[in-house]
Amino acid sequence: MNRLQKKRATYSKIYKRIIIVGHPNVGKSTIFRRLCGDNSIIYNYPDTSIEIGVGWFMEDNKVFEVIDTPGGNSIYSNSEDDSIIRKIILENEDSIILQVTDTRNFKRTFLYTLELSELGLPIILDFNMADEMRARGISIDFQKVNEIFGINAVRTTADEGEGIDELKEAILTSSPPNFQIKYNDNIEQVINEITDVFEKNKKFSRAYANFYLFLPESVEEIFKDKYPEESIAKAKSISKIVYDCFDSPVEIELTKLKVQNAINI
Ligand SMILES: Nc1nc2c(ncn2[C@@H]2O[C@H](COP(=O)(O)OP(=O)(O)O)[C@@H](O)[C@H]2O)c(=O)[nH]1
Ligand SMILES: [Mg+2]
Repeated sequence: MNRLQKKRATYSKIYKRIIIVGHPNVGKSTIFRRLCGDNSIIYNYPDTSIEIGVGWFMEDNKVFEVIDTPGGNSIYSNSEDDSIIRKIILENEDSIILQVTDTRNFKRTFLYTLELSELGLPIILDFNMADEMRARGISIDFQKVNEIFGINAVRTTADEGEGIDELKEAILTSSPPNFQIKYNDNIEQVINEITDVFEKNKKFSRAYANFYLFLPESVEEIFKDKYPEESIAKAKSISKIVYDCFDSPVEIELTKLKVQNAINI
């Protein structure tokens, strides 16, 4: 039994797993420590030197396991950190996503939230560093964030433990976002066709289709154990149609559409 398995053996059945994601230095690990205290370990993700935190806490008589990930920028990027975050999410398809952010760059934050929304998992958006927000006179319209994304948004000062109870409450009541990026008709049609291929897993099928459009190579490894070869080949050939629609690389075009969505928020 390795250290992680030993740790997991100390708590009973996990009710939900929470994956903490967000840009670097926004306070993810501080939130993680606040939630889990001493009930946590740090380990290296297999075959890498990337440190992942795993811990747990109890709320409402339920065990929540928390995974603390390195700083990310996009679930569609191929950097080592982003690839591992993507793997962790895809390995834990029944999780809750806790996106931690700070006051620095809301467009960057919402772009990430948009991408995460496409996964269809419950999301909580935590505006951490509330102390700095106050010092700089920034206020957040939580109602608006909730209206746009249909997700719980909270405010914390992780360093001081402010807002952690509200965060736990938001975790308990989290639900999948009701926001979805609308691409143009051609792309939507292709996404729908690929979605049909992955129909077996309804919740994730649109996200799978998106991964196919953005970076087929990097998800093939994950999908090949889950789906028959014909399905993967079919998804691949459908996604080619999108590649042929654009003059420039498809990921640039799709990112442009997403940025446009983020700017409109
Ligand atoms: N002012 C302030 N600093 C914070 C807060 N939360 C975390 N920090 C600090 O921000 C830095 C980065 O925190 P860390 O948890 O390592 O961020 P991570 O890279 O997202 O995991 C550390 O120096 C923390 O002490 C907060 O709510 N307010
Ligand atoms: Mg960290």
